[in-house]
Amino acid sequence: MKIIRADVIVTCPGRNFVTLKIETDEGVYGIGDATLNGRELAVASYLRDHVSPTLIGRDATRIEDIWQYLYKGAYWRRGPVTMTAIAAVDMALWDIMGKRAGLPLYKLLGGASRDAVMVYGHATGRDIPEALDRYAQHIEAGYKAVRIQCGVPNMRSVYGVSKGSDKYEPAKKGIVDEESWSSEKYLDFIPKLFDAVRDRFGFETHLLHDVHHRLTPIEAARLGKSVEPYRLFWLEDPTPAENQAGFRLIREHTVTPIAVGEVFNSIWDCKQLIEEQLIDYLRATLTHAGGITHLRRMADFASLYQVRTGCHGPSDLSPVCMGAALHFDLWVPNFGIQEYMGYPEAALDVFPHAWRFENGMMHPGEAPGHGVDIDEALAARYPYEPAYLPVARLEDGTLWNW
Ligand code: CS2
Ligand code: MG
Repeated sequence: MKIIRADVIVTCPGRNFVTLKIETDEGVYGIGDATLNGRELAVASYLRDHVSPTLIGRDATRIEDIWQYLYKGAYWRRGPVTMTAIAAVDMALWDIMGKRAGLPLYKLLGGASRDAVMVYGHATGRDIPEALDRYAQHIEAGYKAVRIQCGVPNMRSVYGVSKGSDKYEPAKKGIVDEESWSSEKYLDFIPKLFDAVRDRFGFETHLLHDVHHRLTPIEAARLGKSVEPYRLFWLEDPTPAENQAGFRLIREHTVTPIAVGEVFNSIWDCKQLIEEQLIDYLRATLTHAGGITHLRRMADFASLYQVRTGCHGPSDLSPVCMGAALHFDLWVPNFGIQEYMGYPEAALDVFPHAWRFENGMMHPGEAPGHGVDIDEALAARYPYEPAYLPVARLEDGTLWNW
C-alpha cells in the first residue's frame, strides 16, 4: 500500500485548523491533526516543504518506521512544530490502517479498557456568581467533572475567561493581546472560588482548575496546600515545567493532585516528573506529542509510576485530534480523564465525526480508523485568518508566563 499524496489543508471554521491528508494507491486515505495554536503556518510549511515529499512512495502500513524516519531523520529532534507534524502523519497512517483492517482505531491498539471516556468541560465566569452558574449548566448537561476558571478582582483579564458571554477562545485574530497578571491577587482569590463551588455543589462532581504556568514553585506549593480542603481532581500547570525538579518543592508541601503536560511534545519533557512521581496526570495529547505511536509510549512509561493520562482537548485541537484521542482514551489502561471544550458549529460541519457526547461521557464510535473526516469543499470556504495567543505581563510590565 503506497503513499501517493500527502496534502495540507488549512481552514478556519470558527478558528484555524491544519489537517494533513495522506492518500494511498489502494484508494484509502487518512487524516491527521497538525494544529499548533498561533503557529499554524509553521507546521503547514514543515509538512508541505519538508515532510510530504519524503512520504511519497513509502509503504503506508510501516507506521513505526515512518515515525522513526521523521523523528531521527530530521536530525533536529523534538520541539512543538516538528512533533506536531510527525503527529499528523502518524494519526493519518493509523487512520488508514484502521480503514484497511475495517476496525476502529481502539481495537488496533488492544481493544476497549472501559465502556466510555469520562470528560471534563470548561466553566468560566467573569466573577464567582457567573462562574458558578456556568458550573451548574455543566452539571445539568451531565458532566461529572468540570474545570472552573474565573475573573480575579482588580485584574483586567485572566486566563480562561472570555471577556463577553461567548465561549473562551485564547487566540485573538490579527493581534497579540497583552494581559496583565498579579500572582498575589490570584492567590488571595482562588481559594474563595473553590469554597463557593463546594459550598453550592458539594463534592459530587470532580473539580479541576488550570493555573496555566503562572506561579513559581513555592507559590504553587502554597496554593496546593491552601486548597486541600476542596479536594480538587487536579491543579493544572501550577508552574512552568522546563525545570522538572522544581515540582519536588510542590510535592513536599501538598497532596493536591498535579496535572502537567499539554505543552510537552516528547517523553523527554516529562521523564523526571513521571519517574519521581512529581505529577499525577499527564496532559500531553496526540497532536503535539508525536501522535499515537509516541503518546502510547509515554502513557506506558507513566503507568509504571501510577501516573494517569489526562489528554489536552481544547477547541484549538481539531475534531480529528478529539476523535483519535477518544480511541486512545478508550484503550489506554492508565486512563484518567479527557478534556472536551466543544467546537464552533462550523468546525463540526467541516469535520464530520463518529464521536459522541452523552451524560458526561464520550465514545469514539465504531467507524474504521479514527472516525473523523474532512469536508474539503466546505473547508475551502473558511480561509486561514492570522490569530495569536496572548502574552501576559506582571503589573510592573515584566513579561510573564501566559
Ligand atoms: C488550556 C488550553 O485547555 C487547557 O488546559 O491550557 O486551552 C491552552 O490555553 C490552549 O490550548 C492554548 O492554545
Ligand atoms: Mg491547560
